[in-house]
Amino acid sequence: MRILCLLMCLCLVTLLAPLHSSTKARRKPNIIFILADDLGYGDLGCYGQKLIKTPNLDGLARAGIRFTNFYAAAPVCAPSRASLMTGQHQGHTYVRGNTTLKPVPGQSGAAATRLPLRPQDVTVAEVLKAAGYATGLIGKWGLGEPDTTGIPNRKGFDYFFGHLNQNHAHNYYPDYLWRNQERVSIKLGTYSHDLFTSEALEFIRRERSHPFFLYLAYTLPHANNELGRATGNGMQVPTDEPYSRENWPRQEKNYAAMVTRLDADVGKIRSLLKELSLDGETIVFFNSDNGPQDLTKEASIQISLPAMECFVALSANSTKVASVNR
Ligand SMILES: [Ca+2]
Repeated sequence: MRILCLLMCLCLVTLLAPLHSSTKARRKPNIIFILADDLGYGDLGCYGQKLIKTPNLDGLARAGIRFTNFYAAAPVCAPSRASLMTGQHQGHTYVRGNTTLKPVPGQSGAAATRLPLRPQDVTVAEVLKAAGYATGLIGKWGLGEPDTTGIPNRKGFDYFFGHLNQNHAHNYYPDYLWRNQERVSIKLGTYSHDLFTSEALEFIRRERSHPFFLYLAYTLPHANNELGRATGNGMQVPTDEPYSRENWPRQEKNYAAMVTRLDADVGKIRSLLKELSLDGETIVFFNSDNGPQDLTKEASIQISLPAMECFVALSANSTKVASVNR
């Protein structure tokens, strides 16, 4: 996380510096930050994975920087994302857990357990928006329930489409999502991840003419925990291709298919950048928010790196994660 903050700071110093007084002003680089949810360190080919196919992320790593000793700020979603957004260490950031024991004032039910970012918690989106960037968040937020101080539109994002509540994000076939502050119905049978990709491609096309920051917080390959408890398989994906014929347990085939689907969509984003001639002026980050969900039971651990490596990372109260950037 410290390395990531340094990288982001470096970008910001560059962005906020006066432009050259030469005849041709330099355009500020676009920034696309892609975040996977609960992706294991060893689930990508560029980190030693042999069974799950991730050619696009492997290509991103070859073309850019692959970090091999990179730690998220926390081993679960909300605090890791709070540090990512604010650049603050867990000792300083306001959100330090997925839920809070003390009810959030003015909230009831599940929302009362979710601590929202406060007005004084400055996010990278707010900094970039002030620097003239078009800012967009597509995917999972988890740092502010409806009508709180922490909703994306109050934390620097011009545009938001996705989940506010991270439990709601477990379901890959939701009946509603949020577009800015409006709750919108989703057509039955729509796989939310696919919707996030089409929204991301549309955002890039829409904002192509000026610098943009896209925080693409995918929900893959997090399990649908509720479905998992009900059926024994929470790895919710439309098809287990290209692993249908593998002699693996059902949930492992599904997990691998989720990772490969995520990889393919990163490929679509990179292809669009090339098509729009934005490839040379866009910084692409790819990270996981923390390591695999369950170190003893989740599918990823059996086809990922040895469990001990992940255990050592967690025992340090952090999580080693995949991070490739270009
Ligand atoms: Ca997570």
